[in-house]
Amino acid sequence: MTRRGVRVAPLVATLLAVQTELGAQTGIVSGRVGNGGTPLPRAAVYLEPLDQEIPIQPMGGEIDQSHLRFRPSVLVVTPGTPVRFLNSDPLMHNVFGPGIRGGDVFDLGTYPMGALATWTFQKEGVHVVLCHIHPEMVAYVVVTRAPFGTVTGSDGTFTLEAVPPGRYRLSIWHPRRSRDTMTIEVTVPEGGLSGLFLVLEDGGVRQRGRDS
Ligand SMILES: [Cu+2]
Repeated sequence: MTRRGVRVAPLVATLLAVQTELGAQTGIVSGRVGNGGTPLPRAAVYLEPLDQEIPIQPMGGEIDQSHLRFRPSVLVVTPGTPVRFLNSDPLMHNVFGPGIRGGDVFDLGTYPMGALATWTFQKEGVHVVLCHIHPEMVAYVVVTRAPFGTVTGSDGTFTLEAVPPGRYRLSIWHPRRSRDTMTIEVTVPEGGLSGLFLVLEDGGVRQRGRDS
């Protein structure tokens, strides 16, 4: 994270802070994920509370097929919320789930530019999505009941908004380590937690302290 980013973050957290029904001040939980010293884009990051009940806001999403890729190629959604698959390429694409490691088995058919199809994932876990026509195309839909979830950007950073204070299990999943979901416990103070620096290592994830 840049110096500017570090300075701006507390102000943003304060502006977005809201009162929950319990009166606790929520805030942003943000940071970055690295694989060794390298920023790790496309990592699914989600937070589950360990000492309170937090209602889940349905979170769906959209995956485009553009320039022969699924974009984004990793998406985090809640169960039972539709995911739209678009085709923006001037050729036919297909969308299907091969059922790898317990993922959904489905086939949305083959369709042209401008068309879209929808699939609603019900099962928690990672669902692999492929295209029959272009075997190199792959996307991963991470379905979780966690109330807060996102995917790291190209610089490895992530932001989760409106998180109440408390203890959480923070989970990280990445296509390159697709067999494991790595978890770490974090305590979020009132007003949020910024500058987390999480490093994936063999055997798990380690918090390398704070950036700020
Ligand atoms: Cu395709």
